[in-house]
Parts: sequence; C-alpha cells; structure tokens
Amino acid sequence: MDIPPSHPRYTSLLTREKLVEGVRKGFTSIHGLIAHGRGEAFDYLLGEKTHTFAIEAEKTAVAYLLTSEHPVISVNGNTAALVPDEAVNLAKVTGAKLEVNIFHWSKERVEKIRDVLLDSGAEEVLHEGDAELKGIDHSRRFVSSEGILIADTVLVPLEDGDRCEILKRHGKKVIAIDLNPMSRTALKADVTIVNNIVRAFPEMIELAKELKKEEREEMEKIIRGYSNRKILSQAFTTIKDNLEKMAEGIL
Ligand code: PTJ
Repeated sequence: MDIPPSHPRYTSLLTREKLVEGVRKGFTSIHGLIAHGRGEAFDYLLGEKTHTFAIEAEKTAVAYLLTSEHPVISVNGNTAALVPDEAVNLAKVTGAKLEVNIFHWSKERVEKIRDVLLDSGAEEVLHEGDAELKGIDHSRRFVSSEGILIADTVLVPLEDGDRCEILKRHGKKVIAIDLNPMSRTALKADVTIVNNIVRAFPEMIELAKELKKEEREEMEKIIRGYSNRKILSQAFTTIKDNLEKMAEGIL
C-alpha cells in the first residue's frame, strides 16, 4: 500500500505495513497482527511517545546487557518485521548474541527470521533449538545451547508471560519490551520497557554507545538503583493522567 507521508497516522500505518509484509513473506505470525493491535491501543493511552520511565528502563536494560557474560537478544516474528537492522545493531554494540525464538513455531519461520537478520548484517544468528528449557511446554522451550540456555540476561521483546517466568526460574535476568504494563510479562520481568519497540530499540542503541564509555562500576550503580515496580507504577500513573486530561478536555 502506498501511504502518503502527509497522512496524520503515517508512522503508525507504515509500522502496520511492515508487519503485514512480514506475514506475506511468511516470517511474521498472523497472530503478530493481533498482538500489535493490542500494543497500539496501549501506545495511544501513553500518548505514542517515549516517557522518562521508559528511558530509565532502557538505560538499565543496556547496563545489564553490557555487564552480562552471556547476553542474548531473543527475536520473534514481530521484532524481525519492525526492527531487524536495529536488533542487529543493538547486538553488535552490546556484544549480545541474536537468537530466533518464536511462540508459533515452524522450522520455515525460524529460518526466514534468521535470513532477515543475516540480510540486516548479522554475522551469527542462533536458531538451532538444540537444547531444552525445562518447565515450559510449548515450542519456545527449544533454545540454543550457545544462547538462551547459558544466557545470564535475555532481552525478550513482545514476550508471553509463561516464558518470562521460566527464564527467571532458570536464574536469568529478563528484560521485556511491552507497551502493556499490565501484562504478566511486564509484571514479572526484571526490567520492563513500556515503550513501542520501534522507539525503544533505536534509543537503546544510542544509550549503549554512551554507556560503553563509562566504567563497569557506573553501570552496576544504575542496575542497583533501579526499581521495576516504581517504573511500572509511573507507567500506570501516566495512562491515568492522560485519560483524566482527555476526560476533562472533552467537556
Ligand atoms: O513470532 P512469534 O510466533 O513468537 O509470535 C509473536 C507474538 C507477539 C505474536 C507472540 O509473542 C504473542 O502472542 O505475544 P502476546 O502474548 O500477544 O504479547 C505481545 C505483547 O506485546 C502485548 O502485551 C502487546 O501489548 C505488546 N506489543 C505489541 N506490539 C508492540 C508491543 N510492545 C511494544 N512494541 C510493540 N510494537
């Protein structure tokens, strides 16, 4: 579809178009469209912008990735459609590995997502699923023995609650990106970035470039000073305030 840049919802429509294209090419799950719709609704309530609580979470997430021994960025069909170049760049700048790990599993989709990341410049994309994460009964339990299995920190954009819990039970630090601060994932993760992935990834790349110049002690201080509950509370308050403003403004 040809979207004129003058359209008031240009960015939003372009984002949708990328997902539709991902479905057409067979690497984004059709369920990904529904998931995105839910995300869009929360983005509306958040005013479709990055808030300071998101920046704080993004900075802490980057500090975790930079100080971890085996950081991994987990990539699903929506991430591959929306931010393939940024996922590759974030992995490069933080030293994290990229691993394809999807909920609606098929070998074909796994390989297509791998190819999308390779086309975006990735040197290595883990996707073998040669190891099993005990305690989870859907296909996301199959992980790479060189990636999520041994990871100390896993970035899981647009995740489902079950796997977040299992990753934590396996002793991993979990960073989630989820526009819905009420989701089980958002509530369970160690760091929840309540922001649209299309804004969060580019911001995290810039934050990582800056933070890399700092001493390790500085990054550890950021991690120690972080409270995910405080961040979630600020996200809820922002939604409430936005709704109050709208309710008053309509009179
Ligand atoms: O590619 P697959 O097979 O791994 O499937 C990926 C999806 C996303 C379909 C799958 O993980 C899924 O069903 O996820 P859920 O349980 O619907 O959760 C997705 C969460 O991501 C929801 O809470 C949405 O609010 C949120 N979300 C959707 N789009 C965005 C988003 N968060 C940030 N940025 C977005 N663009």
